[in-house]
Amino acid sequence: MDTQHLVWGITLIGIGIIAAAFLYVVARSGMPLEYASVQKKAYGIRRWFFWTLVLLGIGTAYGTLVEFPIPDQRGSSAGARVVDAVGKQWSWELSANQFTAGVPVEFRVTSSDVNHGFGIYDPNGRLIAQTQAMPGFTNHLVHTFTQPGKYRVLCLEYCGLVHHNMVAEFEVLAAPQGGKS
Ligand SMILES: [Cu+2]
Repeated sequence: MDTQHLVWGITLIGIGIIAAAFLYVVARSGMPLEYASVQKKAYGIRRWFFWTLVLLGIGTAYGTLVEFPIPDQRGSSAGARVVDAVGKQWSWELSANQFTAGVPVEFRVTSSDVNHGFGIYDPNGRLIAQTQAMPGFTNHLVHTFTQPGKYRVLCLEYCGLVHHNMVAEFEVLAAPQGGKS
């Protein structure tokens, strides 16, 4: 059963419970009541219902958490290939544009004018790593590419008229056979 059907099922059960409670109230509305005992019962139900909702909320929040898609930016930079990346209106300047799969690359990202967003997209167009490019500050973004191919750097923060054109390309080459280079 996929998630959508499961959620739909839960929704239907919820609707059913509310409808049943409504029908119960309607059915009982003509009968005389002994107030104190009903009140006690109602408080009991309310307490039970409250804690059920709290647990359900925690369970749902935890169960539907997806793995954070952006890897840790403070990975080890030991042995990494260092690349300077400078953003400016409206282009990226990379000090290198060819890397080797399996070798960590440390991007030292900054900006020479305004804030930019440094986002790396893999050959399938998926965002795989990102950091801020800020004037007067250098962010270190360490990433180890696994898939050879053409990658693109796009600006992730609107920085002016030609923001959409801030695109740089680099290539990741397959690791040489028989060991790291
Ligand atoms: Cu931009």
